[in-house]
Amino acid sequence: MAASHNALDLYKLDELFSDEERIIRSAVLDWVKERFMPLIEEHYEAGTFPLELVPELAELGVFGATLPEQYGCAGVSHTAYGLINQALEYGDSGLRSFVSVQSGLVMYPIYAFGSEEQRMKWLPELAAGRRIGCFGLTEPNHGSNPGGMETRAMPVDGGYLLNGAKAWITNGCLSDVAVVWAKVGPDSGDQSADSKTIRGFLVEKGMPGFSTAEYKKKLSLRASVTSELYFKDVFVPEANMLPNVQGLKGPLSCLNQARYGIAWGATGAGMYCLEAALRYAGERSQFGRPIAGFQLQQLKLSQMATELLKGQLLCWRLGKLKEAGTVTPAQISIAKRDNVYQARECARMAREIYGAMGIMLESHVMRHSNNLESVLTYEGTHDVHHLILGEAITGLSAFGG
Ligand code: TGC
Ligand code: FAD
Repeated sequence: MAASHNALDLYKLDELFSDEERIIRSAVLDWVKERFMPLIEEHYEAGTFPLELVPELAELGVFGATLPEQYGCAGVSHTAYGLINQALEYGDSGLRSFVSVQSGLVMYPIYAFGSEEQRMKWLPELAAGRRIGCFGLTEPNHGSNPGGMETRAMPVDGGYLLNGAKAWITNGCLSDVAVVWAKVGPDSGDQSADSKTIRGFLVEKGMPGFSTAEYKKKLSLRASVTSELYFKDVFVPEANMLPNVQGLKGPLSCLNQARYGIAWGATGAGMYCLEAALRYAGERSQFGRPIAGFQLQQLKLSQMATELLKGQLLCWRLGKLKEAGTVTPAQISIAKRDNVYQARECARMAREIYGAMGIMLESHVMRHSNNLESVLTYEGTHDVHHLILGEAITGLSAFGG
């Protein structure tokens, strides 16, 4: 995928990127190959994230990479950030998840909706990897429909009392700060009216009444920590509420950032699988010749190469729209949905090409395929993104209610 993989860059996509963007991508990709890949099998089996690598990730400048340097961030282009995600997910979707949650779902809302005090307190620490954050939107009873959330923040003297629970939260147990979305005030019985009261709260580790529990035995995204968050009369001071956004558009704006990164990231997972499958098909012989010479295997390799080129072109254009400040949620939905779907198809085809070896952790392709099951579901399921696009092109909402 970097200059060293030019044989797969059939459309000369490299020419679309600036020198700086290519240098950033190569630096992250080299790091993934040298530092992350030797550790991933052990962590995937154990169901742990390699926290020992967080300082090195920070050194690479990947946390909140598009945010301004005055907050300790790299201030790179959205295209460069996309390429960072691509390089990280070449390694593992859980690695990209860690970075995209910290960047798009924690640092972005603090930057976009926080006070200057909140920015100065959290952004440099999060950029340096000295603090870890998570994003609590999904609840046990409300996944695709976050507007139905039940978590409540009741105004009290000096702040709010938070009650409720969040489900499936990446980095939940690991976090020093959770960006938690809750409705303010009592339940009026009108979901639409109540969702306009949604606010973001910075819930800090150790606040009395705040606890977490880790999901164990996941079959996907095993090298990523996923948790439930519980709030029982947690007092959150007024100073910990994000002052500059109200309503569902707050959390949904954050999802735009993370979905953009996922669209790029998925192409990285797909690229790993294509490169691995090509290598294996060239080395593995049956019936007296390399399996790469059989038409059925070439069909799979050709499909993989085609979809990955298309996916990158979508992302490149999306990056330009984002840099111009004109990108729309529907445009992001197209790339998130289709790139993840196609990456999962690539990973599955790579697994088939590997035959029995494909089920082994050491081949890495089934790890990617399993990971992409989560990626297809989180940040808006495949179905939800079809409906977002459906609404954009028909003008008719097919969501319930
Ligand atoms: P709807 O009535 O359409 O909109 C409510 C308000 O929000 C605005 N809005 C957006 N604003 C910014 N960006 C977007 N993408 C937006 N989409 C909508 C909208 O304009 C409106 O604003 P206003 O001012 O008029 O009030 O809302 P709805 O209740 O009908 O729901 C729409 C729907 C279903 C598309 C949305 O809720 C959705 O996207 N559902 C999927 C939920 C989801 O993606 N959850 C992700 C949780 S986080 C996660 O998965 C992290 S994975 C982490 C990892 O990488 O490890
Ligand atoms: P549901 O919403 O219950 O959907 C179930 C099925 O119904 C799906 O197939 C869906 O497509 C379909 N469906 C739902 N509504 C409709 C409709 N209107 N029309 C047609 N079909 C529909 N959330 C966070 O807030 N923060 C995180 O950090 C986070 N990390 C995650 C990490 C992992 C590993 C996973 C798996 C999830 C994570 N999530 C996180 C939650 C994720 O965003 C939700 O799982 C996702 O939004 C879907 O919600 P759900 O699982 O409740 O599925």
